[in-house]
Amino acid sequence: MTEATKKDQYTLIIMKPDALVKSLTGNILARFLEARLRIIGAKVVKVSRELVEQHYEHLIDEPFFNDLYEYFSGKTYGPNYERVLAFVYEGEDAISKVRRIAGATNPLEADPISIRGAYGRINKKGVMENVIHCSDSEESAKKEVHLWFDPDEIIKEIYPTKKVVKNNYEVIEWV
Ligand code: DAT
Ligand code: MG
Repeated sequence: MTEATKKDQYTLIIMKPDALVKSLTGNILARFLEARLRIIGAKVVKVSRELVEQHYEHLIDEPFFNDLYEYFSGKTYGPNYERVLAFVYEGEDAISKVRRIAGATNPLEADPISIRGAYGRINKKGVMENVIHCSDSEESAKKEVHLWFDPDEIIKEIYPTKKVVKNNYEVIEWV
């Protein structure tokens, strides 16, 4: 396959609060180098209940949802860790390459040399502290990038946008 025909994918990676508690940020970035992808968006976010409900829409009725919220928002670890780092990566087969390096959802079942296998754990409440989130399909990557990033926070227009006027200013929004 030539460069021109290779299809780029986009994926959202989130370093969850336990990644920050354990000072794993540099290490995780280094692990993703081997995928040869490009970072096109990056920021630090304080995660609200509403954002968790939208991000984990498919899990909202699960009995563990509140514990998942406490973990994902960082409340489990105290005010200094109520934050996550969010990244958009771009490149060929980005979604499956990142999922492979991340490892299985349950850290006890993940390949021991994957990020989740090496650094994840199940905490005393039974919550999977699995260090990172990564999109599982092109469809969820699109939904998640729309949720976590504004178009002008990504260095290129990866999904359609529109210009709207708000308070006499022109702003760019996702379509
Ligand atoms: P992934 O994070 O691998 O995409 P997911 O979207 O199914 O997995 O679940 C999101 C998070 O919710 C996951 O990282 C950990 C938690 N979770 C999922 N299933 C769970 C379960 N059966 N018990 C406890 N936590 C669970
Ligand atoms: Mg998921």
